[in-house]
Amino acid sequence: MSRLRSFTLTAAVLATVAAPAHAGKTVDAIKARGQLACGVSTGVIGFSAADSQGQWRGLDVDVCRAIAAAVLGDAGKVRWVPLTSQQRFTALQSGEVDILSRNTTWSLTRDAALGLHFTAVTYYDGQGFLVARKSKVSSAKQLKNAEICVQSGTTTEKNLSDYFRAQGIKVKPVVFDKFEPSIKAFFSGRCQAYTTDASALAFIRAKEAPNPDDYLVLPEIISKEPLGPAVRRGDDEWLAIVKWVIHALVEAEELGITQARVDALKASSDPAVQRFLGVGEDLGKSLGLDREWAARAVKAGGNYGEIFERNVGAGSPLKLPRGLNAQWNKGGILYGLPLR
Ligand SMILES: N[C@@H](CCC(=O)N[C@@H](CS)C(=O)NCC(=O)O)C(=O)O
Repeated sequence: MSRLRSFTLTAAVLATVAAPAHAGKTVDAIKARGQLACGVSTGVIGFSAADSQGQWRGLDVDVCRAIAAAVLGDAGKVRWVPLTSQQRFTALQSGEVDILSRNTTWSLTRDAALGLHFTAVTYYDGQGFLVARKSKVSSAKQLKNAEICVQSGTTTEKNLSDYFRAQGIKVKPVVFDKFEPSIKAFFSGRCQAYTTDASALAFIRAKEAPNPDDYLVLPEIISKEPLGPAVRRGDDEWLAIVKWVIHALVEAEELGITQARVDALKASSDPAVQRFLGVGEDLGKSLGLDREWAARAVKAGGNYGEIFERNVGAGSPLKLPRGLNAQWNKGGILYGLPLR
């Protein structure tokens, strides 16, 4: 290839790469509708649940609010679609929701065989067990022949049988389609244990138990449950936006960009902060968004750390430790990809 031709080719490729992107058909539909359709749970406090005023709250809820702020310029423009474990993937596949942001575990078959893409991990979780203290059970290994309440259409149901099969222990799963009846059954004594993601057990114990101190979360964590939002396949631009809004929330914490300081930090001399806030360089262009997309995402409900503390951490009834969900440089595995 002549030098001139190779130069022209490189220039052409660069031009395509650097061109402002069109945000894609999902964003077009969201803009036409004026709302992001966000699939949530029917009520898992800390992640997605409507409060007594009908306001949706939680970590998964705040992720959708941040995306609505980035895309529509208004965190309030979200239509919440409550979905049971069984309903959630069909709702996303059929287009009823634009995003599923609902304590959902990223696994190979879900990612590869359902016509979906997972986007990023928003909470590293694992499956545990809740028991009544009076049962004197202090380890999952003591659950021989126990009835264990569990919801269908979950990784929970599958891990439960794997775990006890591997241990050579027989248990009797009592399976429910809906969440509310499953916890009611447990607290009425129908089962000796309840199993789900440990984060949800913290909520169930703190908010649903007649007296939280009468219940105990067992020490065994029997699985990895990386929770995060999923989108439908076939729209790479939308996948990129969701992925990068989440990384922006995580990166904002690392950079010290908080909800309260977004505006003031526009005067910062740190190039990473400037780039994040769209001062000078414009990162929004390649996502088909404007230059303030990430600033608005953080202004909506804070950075990842603020979202965590308010919904599931020290500032919430769940009081979950950051643990694995701390930043990579603070002993956790949360690692925001570089916004540059
Ligand atoms: N992370 C697991 C479990 C998620 C799940 O659906 N858990 C149940 C029990 S906490 C739930 O959220 N139920 C609420 C509902 O169906 O609305 C998965 O993705 O399968």
